[in-house]
Amino acid sequence: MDKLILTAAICGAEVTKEQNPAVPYTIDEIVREAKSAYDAGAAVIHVHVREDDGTPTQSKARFKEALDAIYKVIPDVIIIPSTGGAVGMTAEERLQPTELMPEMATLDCGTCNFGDDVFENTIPMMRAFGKRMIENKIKPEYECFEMGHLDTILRLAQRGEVPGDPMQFNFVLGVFGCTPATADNLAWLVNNIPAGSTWTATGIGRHEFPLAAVAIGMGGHVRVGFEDNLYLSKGVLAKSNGELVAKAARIAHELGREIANPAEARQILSLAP
Ligand code: KMH
Ligand code: ZN
Repeated sequence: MDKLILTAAICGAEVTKEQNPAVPYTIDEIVREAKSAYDAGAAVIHVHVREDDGTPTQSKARFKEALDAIYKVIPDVIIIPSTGGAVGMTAEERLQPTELMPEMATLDCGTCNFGDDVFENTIPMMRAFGKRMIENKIKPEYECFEMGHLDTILRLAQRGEVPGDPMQFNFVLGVFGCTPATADNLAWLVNNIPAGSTWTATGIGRHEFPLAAVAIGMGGHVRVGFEDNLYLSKGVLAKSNGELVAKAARIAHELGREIANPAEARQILSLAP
């Protein structure tokens, strides 16, 4: 079994300081949260950015500021900027961080309900995102919120419209309106990815750690963080992303799975060293 890659989704676009005061908005706060996650064992940081008042933005300038500031403090970390942004943003708006030539970026694999909203990812949009990532040599992390998203992205990959093998999937399970976070659903998805692919599991809300435990046992990788869950345990708010990463690392330790450092994670993900 490969070593375990822990990803921290430190910020997201939806969660607020009203829900948990440690949710980062400013660049300093984003760096603080990235560092806490890294120190606890995260090799990968999934980044969204906000204006100082918490408004989600996909501004290229704001992403540049955040990425530069994170790399200054933790130069070897792998950063996966979001191209999902927030519900309601246009494709052009969402694509801005790809202009910074990151080594990876998310690519969302289909339209779905997202709580009361609709997260729009039409097939033409995915083609445009895939084309940009092929041109800019960015490895996508394919985010699947629904079972059908997997088939959609595999068809686009077969046609060469999005980057192909080796593919990295992130199965985000438990969003209200999408596929539930069950071991059965995760196993179905994992059983239907191409040989040689890598995958990460993300459980939303109270499903974060139960799904992490399943993924760790199955040999997959794990994402935790404020984007997905604000609580360390029932009724106890996490004080930092680092606390959430540390809990996932403890579970891995108990299950006998070693944690990958960023160099090892780059190797597992077939990224340039
Ligand atoms: N904020 C969600 C609507 C991504 O980062 O690519 C979408 C999202 C996905 O977070
Ligand atoms: Zn995201």
